[in-house]
Amino acid sequence: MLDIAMAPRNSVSATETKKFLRAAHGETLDTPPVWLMRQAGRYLPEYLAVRANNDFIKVCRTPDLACEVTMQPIRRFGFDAAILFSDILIPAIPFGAGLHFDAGHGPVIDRPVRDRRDVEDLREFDPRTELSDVLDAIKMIRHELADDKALIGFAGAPFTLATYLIEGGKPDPFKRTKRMMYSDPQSFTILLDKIADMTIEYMKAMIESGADSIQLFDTWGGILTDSEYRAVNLPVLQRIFTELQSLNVPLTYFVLNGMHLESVAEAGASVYGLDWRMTIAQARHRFGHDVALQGNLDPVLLLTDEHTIRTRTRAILDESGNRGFIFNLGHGILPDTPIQSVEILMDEIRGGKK
Ligand code: 1CP
Repeated sequence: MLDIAMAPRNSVSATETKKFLRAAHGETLDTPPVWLMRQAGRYLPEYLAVRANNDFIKVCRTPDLACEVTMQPIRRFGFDAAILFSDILIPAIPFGAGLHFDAGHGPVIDRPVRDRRDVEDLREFDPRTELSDVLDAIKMIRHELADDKALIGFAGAPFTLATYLIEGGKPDPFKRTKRMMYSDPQSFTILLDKIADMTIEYMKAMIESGADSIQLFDTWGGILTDSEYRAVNLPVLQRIFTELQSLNVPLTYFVLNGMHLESVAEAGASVYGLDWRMTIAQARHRFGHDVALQGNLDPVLLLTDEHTIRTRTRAILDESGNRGFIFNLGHGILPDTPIQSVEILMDEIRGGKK
């Protein structure tokens, strides 16, 4: 039911100009703030131009390059939030697991985590020193970004990061991850806790460096049953969100393919990111009215025609009532998305209004 009053968890100052923060605190706005997952990336010619001379990890770890590609989609489309250009896998490097990207094969973890000893061998590190380049990028971006735009920092959820560390790359079909989880639950829990400890410090450092909000990406959380999710994943998520709550910034949790996970609503985030499989009404039913929602246009719709993009976008806007709502895609923008589709999307959302 859309007309139940929301009780925002934290208040936002009356002079706050960042639409993203106002919506994240539950306000009703004329038009919702909008940003797109993976908004800096291969569909932008200016991104490809930077990548032509720099490999992906170098772009992530060189503050002025990371700042430049973070700003590219903001300059082009005027999105309401910038998301730091980095990757959820970057912490694998200071963990000592090694990371490189193979053209065509995606990420590769050089020394996968397969048993208790590997878990114990992961280095504990201080993100403030060992990921200081990422934090420097945040400072630069916050300096360049207009005051009315929010800057989002992020990390992988521990479960999702663990799947890459264990599988050694793209976690498909999760054989090793599930095997460790089922047959050596103690090592699996130690691994998730180790990642969570790092994530808490990393996210605190991002906020101290100028991030206005944090998002945890749980791309693979949906491979679990609800009871597995509750037993294994939920406790670390709750620990992270509880630890970060005192920083008083919106905390977003995005799980892909999580329709069957009833316990997701207990994670303790203040904003829930939705993929396209759930309607906004279904999400309100699951998450209640004292959190904000973010989503959820199917990215494939941006490969269709103008009429279809407008109709499906309008349906989401109407359903959301623009209250406590941040417009986004249901997952990352696809590399073959035409620029013009994003322009149509922005025009439909803003309808001539800012
Ligand atoms: O230029 C290139 O060739 C690299 C492509 C690319 C990009 C643009 C990768 C490799 N990562 C990124 C950036 C990235 N990744 C961001 C930047 C901010 C943004 O604009 O949104 C973010 C937030 C991520 C997060 C990320 N990386 C996730 C979680 C979200 C999701 O998309 O599900 C995951 C799973 C990754 C791993 C990863 N990094 C890159 C690839 C190709 C992948 C997925 C590999 C796989 O399918 O397993």
